[in-house]
Amino acid sequence: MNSSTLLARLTVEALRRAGVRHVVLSPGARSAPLAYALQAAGDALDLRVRHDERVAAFTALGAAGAVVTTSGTAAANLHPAVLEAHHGHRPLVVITADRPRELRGTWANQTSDLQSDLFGAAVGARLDLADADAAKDPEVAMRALAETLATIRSRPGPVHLDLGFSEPLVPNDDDAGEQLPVTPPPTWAPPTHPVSSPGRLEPGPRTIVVAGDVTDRGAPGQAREVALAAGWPLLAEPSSGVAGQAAVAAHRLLLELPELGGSVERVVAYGRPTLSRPVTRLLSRPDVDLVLVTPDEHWPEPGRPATRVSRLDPASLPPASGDREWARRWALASWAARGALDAALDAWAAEHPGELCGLLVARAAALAARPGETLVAAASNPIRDLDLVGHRIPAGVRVLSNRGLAGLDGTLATASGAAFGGSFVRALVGDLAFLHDAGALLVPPGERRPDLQVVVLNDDGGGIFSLLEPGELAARGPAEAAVFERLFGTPHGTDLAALCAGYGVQHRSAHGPQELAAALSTPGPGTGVVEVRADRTHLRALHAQVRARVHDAVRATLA
Ligand SMILES: Cc1ncc(C[n+]2csc(CCOP(=O)(O)OP(=O)(O)O)c2C)c(N)n1
Ligand SMILES: [Mg+2]
Repeated sequence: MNSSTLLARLTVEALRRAGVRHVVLSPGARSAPLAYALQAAGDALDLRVRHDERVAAFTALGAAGAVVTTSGTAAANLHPAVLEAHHGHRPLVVITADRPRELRGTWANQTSDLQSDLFGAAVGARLDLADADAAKDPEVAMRALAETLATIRSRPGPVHLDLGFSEPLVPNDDDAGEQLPVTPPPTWAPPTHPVSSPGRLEPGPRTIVVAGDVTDRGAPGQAREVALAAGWPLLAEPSSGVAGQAAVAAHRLLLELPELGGSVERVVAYGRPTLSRPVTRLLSRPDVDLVLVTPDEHWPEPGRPATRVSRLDPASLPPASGDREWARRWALASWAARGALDAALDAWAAEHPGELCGLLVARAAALAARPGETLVAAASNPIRDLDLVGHRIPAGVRVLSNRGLAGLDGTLATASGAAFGGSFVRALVGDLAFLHDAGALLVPPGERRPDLQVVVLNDDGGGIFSLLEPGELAARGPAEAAVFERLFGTPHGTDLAALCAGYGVQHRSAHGPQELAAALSTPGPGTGVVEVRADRTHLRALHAQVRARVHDAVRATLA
């Protein structure tokens, strides 16, 4: 076996042993040994091909798998997904083909001496391994690969293998039947964390449980169990794994009320809450004790003093500990908010026949979701709309969102990767998120298209900015509004149906709640796009109305 084939086959074997199932490959010459080795692995791995490396990397991120590329700028295109994986604490293996070390930093084509350390501190581990090293001692090479890959489990995040291949870059004719010259390394077992004993909390203070993104890593449902056991209100972001019935409805609006938000004395926080300003404000209040339940020692600090515990044992909490009357008021408020929110959305729909808004789309998508399915929500309004109707998310529905850095890029690719495991995926995206990642619709004709329904709320630009400070300035007059449109609204007028046609992807439009419900209930096999046109100019009024109705209803209930 030639040395490039040997290193490639060792790498594929190490991936398999590390439990990596999905591999996304982009074409290239330097990476040819890896391409052949992946193809030769047959059903041991699920191999997919994508042209664009940026798309390939986000696809691998969605699939919690590996991405394989050639050298040069191809490798640099992996960077956004690597950063997202790092900050989102999600596993991602990036494998870049390189020249042997002695040719880097010379005039060799498509070669950069920066590549082996391209991602800097963003990767939890990296390995710079040449095929000559593998040929010299395959056992040592195999161990190095296995140890590097093992870190994605002990500390979820990206790892980087930069592999130096020398010619020939294709297998010899008789390589296929040859065994790898290594004894199998021991199968990897999850490390036991050096964690302290379960934390115990005094039952006294008025306590809220906040569940942020990827709450459930390593502790399925723990935030919910603790909240239920102690009788504490649960404020759950959609991608926390514990959103749904048990969580407080429209929590970000309730926190704004002094009689609710103002009376919190302690927060027990799981995951990384980043989504709404009322929650962020609560977490930074100096008069509120903050207890972080962290899965490992690498979990980020919130930027202020906090007590860290590795685990809270629901069994150690006295049932309905603390102020029961206070918890009951939250439950009443949640019930009132739920009704008021629905009433506000139904009233809006009645006033705007045949139209839709993001909140109605998010509610319809939550209601249409079935256990075992995945909902992917893009950054910007889609994830925030889903947050407001999060109590509608049925149990058993996985919600995925790139909250590590909240980038718009890569959403469609992430969603398609999430479908590789076989579960149906529905993605809620804005038009700019859609356009940013339209390249993810490019699936080579011979490849299976994932079962993915993309619902695009097309408001011809960045709707979220209307709800932020620039939107406030824009409301001052026509000159300010024009500046807003150019700098923030950024309309594009793109024909999404034509774009989909270009990629050979089915496109349909949905006008009004009935057409949307029909489209959601008949997604069809493969990938399809449902376009919902919406008017950004409604957004401020809609959100003001929802807020007022929820606040009024909650105040009346608590009075
Ligand atoms: C890669 C990237 N670029 C820029 C941003 C900043 N950004 C946040 S939201 C947003 C507008 C999103 O528009 P759209 O996807 O249409 O959603 P909408 O707000 O209209 O619902 C932008 C540009 C980002 N989050 N990520
Ligand atoms: Mg938009």
